[in-house]
Amino acid sequence: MNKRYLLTSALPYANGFIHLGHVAGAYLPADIYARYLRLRGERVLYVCGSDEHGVAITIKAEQEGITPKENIDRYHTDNATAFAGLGMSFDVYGRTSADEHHQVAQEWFLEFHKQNILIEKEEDQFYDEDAQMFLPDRYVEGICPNCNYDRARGDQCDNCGAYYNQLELKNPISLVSKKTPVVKKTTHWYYPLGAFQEKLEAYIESHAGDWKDNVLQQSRSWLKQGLGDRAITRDLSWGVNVPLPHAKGKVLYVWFDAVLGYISATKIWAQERGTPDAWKEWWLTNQDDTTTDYYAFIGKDNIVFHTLMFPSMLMARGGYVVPANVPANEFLNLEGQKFSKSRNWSIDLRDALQDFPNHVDSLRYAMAMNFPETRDSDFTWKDFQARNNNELAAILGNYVNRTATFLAKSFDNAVPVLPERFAKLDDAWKLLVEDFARDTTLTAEQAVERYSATHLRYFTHNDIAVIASVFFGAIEVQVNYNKFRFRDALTSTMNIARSANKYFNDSAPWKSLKADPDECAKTMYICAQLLPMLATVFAPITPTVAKNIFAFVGLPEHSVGTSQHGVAGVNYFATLALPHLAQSAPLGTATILFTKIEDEDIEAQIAKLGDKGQPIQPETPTAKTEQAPKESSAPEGVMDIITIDDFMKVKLRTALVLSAERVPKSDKLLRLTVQTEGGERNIFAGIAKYYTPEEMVGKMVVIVWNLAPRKMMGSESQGMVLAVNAPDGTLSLVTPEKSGMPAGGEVR
Ligand code: B3M
Ligand code: ZN
Repeated sequence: MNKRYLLTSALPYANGFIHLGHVAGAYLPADIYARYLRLRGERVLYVCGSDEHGVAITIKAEQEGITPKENIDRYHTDNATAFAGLGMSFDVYGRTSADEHHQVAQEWFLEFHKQNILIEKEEDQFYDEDAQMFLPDRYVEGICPNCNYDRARGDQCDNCGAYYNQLELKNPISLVSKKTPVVKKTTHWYYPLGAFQEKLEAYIESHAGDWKDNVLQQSRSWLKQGLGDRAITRDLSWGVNVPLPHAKGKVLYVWFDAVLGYISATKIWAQERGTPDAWKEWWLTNQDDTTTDYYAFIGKDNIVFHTLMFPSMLMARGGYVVPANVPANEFLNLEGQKFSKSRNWSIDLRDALQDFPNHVDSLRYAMAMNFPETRDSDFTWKDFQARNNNELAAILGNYVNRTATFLAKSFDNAVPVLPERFAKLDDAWKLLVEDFARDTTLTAEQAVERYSATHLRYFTHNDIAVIASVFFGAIEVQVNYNKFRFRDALTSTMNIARSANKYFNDSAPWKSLKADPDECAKTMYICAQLLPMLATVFAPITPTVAKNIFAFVGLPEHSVGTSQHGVAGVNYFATLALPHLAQSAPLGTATILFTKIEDEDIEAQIAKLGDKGQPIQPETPTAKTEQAPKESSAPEGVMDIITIDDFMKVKLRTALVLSAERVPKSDKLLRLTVQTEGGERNIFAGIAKYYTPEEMVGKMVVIVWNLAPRKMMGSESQGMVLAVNAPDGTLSLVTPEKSGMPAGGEVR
């Protein structure tokens, strides 16, 4: 069956600059994936654009004293420009303020209305009497009914992620007048998400084997709680007007229209290409003999909209593709703390591009190496510097540079001419690769062992080993991408560059140049052929550098995976490990691919973070909770039910006690130094009455690993040790049942 690949990235709100956390969540992964598929010759359409409606936009505009339209125009353009600067290869970057989008959203609403799917209901809503307006979504804040976070929004809590009816908020305050709102009745249209419960359960479970755990878990937890009706209209003037005669002053709920932005952007793309019906190929099923695989790239806060809400809309409409995967990332942190614009703990993409204009590919690489694929991860400036200096420059750059220098000096800056005795090398190379292709489950080492004996007439063991590394490395890269394992794909990619360097070292062409010039010519012929191979595997991650390598070897027309507007192309991966350069082909002028990033540049960036460079507390609203074990305040027998998502927030890990001491003036506390994931930590534990310091050393305990640090006894406690409180008042530590468990191991 032929395939098309439809990729979307969450439409960012056009109300602020994109920061690196956003980039790592939903954008760069999709771009790398899109480029990878295009380099395999696949038909790809990559769709994104600005989300320009909703209360996020109007509140920001009010804060800045501009109109919503001025707000979105500014950020739409700025974000599109920053994305282009990062090399994002969208086929279309639309916007939801476009007329076409309003038409699409209204058409969907009307269709549902016509089919009697929607429910019209009069319900209570918060109303601001001073401002004379209803207070949808973020216009009202209060205490979360679920977790007691005191700045929860009317539609959702940023702390625990719960969605609730705004009337459940405790101590509601209007963001407009700062007063307590009254409750008033208003009419809205509701989408019966609950009617799709069974269909959605079947849909989610059909992906139990291929979707990421975080995506499955969140979707299941919603399904478990039971889906209900959801209002899809709001009392607002900014947005897509509800296309019904008695709905004046009402617009569609931003999430209802935003997900349809993917479809309207595709329609705009098709119109601009002069083929207005072409969008159907991508969104409708049964158009021809080609199936569409739709992958929706998002951050974790958008999961249920893409696994439940949008699929249910597509199902209700019928004949539309639903996401085949929703590879949601977790969050990227910055230097150990959450991104926060208000605390200046953030890096806007445009600033990073401006400050490091010559290291855009390095930024892509460093971010991708730290993608929060399975858990929250961290971007640090030092890591960025190290990835550039110690990996890209020292491995990939170094290989390209030493090869180019040697060829310039000793081979007239051209691909070497093969001496008589190696004249048939290309044929032999083909046979070698054919042998490798017999069993692609082998490792490079196993393949070398199995096949090298029969290929030694033309090749040395080193020659065979490097070709095997490229061939099997490229397979590993593809396997990893196909499973959305970007970090692994990148590691496999860099390993190919490592083996190229090893080849250069082991073959020592500077020695054979005099001792065996034929052998040297062959070695450098192979070295030259490795250049476009590296360019191809690196192209999804470092497209500019790949382009430069292709230009240097005289293959400037080679694709680096940029937009092909859905058209199939050459499968460069299929022939990746074969020679592509002709003998005596002239080479260009070599440039330094990666310049070093200096310590000063990194220090300057770190100094920019936070309030005047002062270290700041992590922005965790939960930091207020007590950290020392305390008695539950819940009445006896009353249990606080939490969702799996709540539980997953608590990261428990094993920790090995390295040293322990009594704390002066405290008969309860021991001060422990433990070894866990991320290094050593200092933890105060209230166990001194039950355990001596001597007993503690060498014990493997379980700690709450991601607890905000707290000042205690003049120093910092970095976590909490778990123990059982027996009814008789004694206390017993929680430890792994088997010995030999690693320190830092995840406890779930
Ligand atoms: N604009 C929320 C966000 O930027 C929202 C995504 C829409 S995807 C259709 O996180
Ligand atoms: Zn909450």
